[in-house]
Amino acid sequence: MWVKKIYTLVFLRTRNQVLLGFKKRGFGINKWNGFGGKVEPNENIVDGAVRELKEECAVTVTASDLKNVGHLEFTFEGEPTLMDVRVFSATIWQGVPQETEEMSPKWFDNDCLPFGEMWPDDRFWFPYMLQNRPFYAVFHYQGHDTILKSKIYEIDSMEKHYATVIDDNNK
Ligand code: 6OG
Repeated sequence: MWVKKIYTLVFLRTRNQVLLGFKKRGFGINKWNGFGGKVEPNENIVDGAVRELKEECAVTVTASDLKNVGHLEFTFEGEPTLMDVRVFSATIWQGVPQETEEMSPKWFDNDCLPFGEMWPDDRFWFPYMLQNRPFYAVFHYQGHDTILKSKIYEIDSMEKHYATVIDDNNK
C-alpha cells in the first residue's frame, strides 16, 4: 500500500511561452519546474494551488482561472510515498512574477524548454499540457534521475478520470 500525498503544480502560460521557476531549495532543488507544493490538511486542492503560486512567485490567480490539465503519480523505488500531483495552467492572473526565497521565475518559449535541467518525466507530458490535451501519467523512479517504469494516457476529461480513479480505489 502507498501513502498518498497530494501536491499541486501550476504553469502560467501565454500563447507561446510558459513560466517556470528555478527551485532554490527543497525537493527538486536546482531544477526548473512549475509552482506548487503539498496541499494542507483540510485545504481544497485548487486553493492550495492558488496559495503556493502566491508564496512562490507573488502572483495572484483566481481559483476559477486555474484549469486542471493533468494528473501525475510518482513513486520512488524503496519509498512508501505516492506523490499525487495535480497539474494546472492559467492564462489570466494578477501581478508580475517575482523571485522569492524558494523560486526564481523566468519565461521560456514553448519550443525552447530547458528539459536538461527539469525532472526527467517532464519531457514526456509537457507536449500534452502545451496542446491542452488532458493527460494522466504514472512514473516509477529509482532515485531522482532514472525512470524505471512509465505510462501516459490521453484522457477525455479530468472529471471522468478522477471518478474512475476513485472508483478503482474503492474496489
Ligand atoms: P514542495 O516540496 O516544493 O513540492 N514535483 C514534481 N514535478 C515534476 N515536474 N516532476 C516530478 O517528478 C515531481 N515531483 C514533485 C510537485 C514539490 C513540488 O514538486 C512537484 C510540487 O509542485 C518526480 O512543497
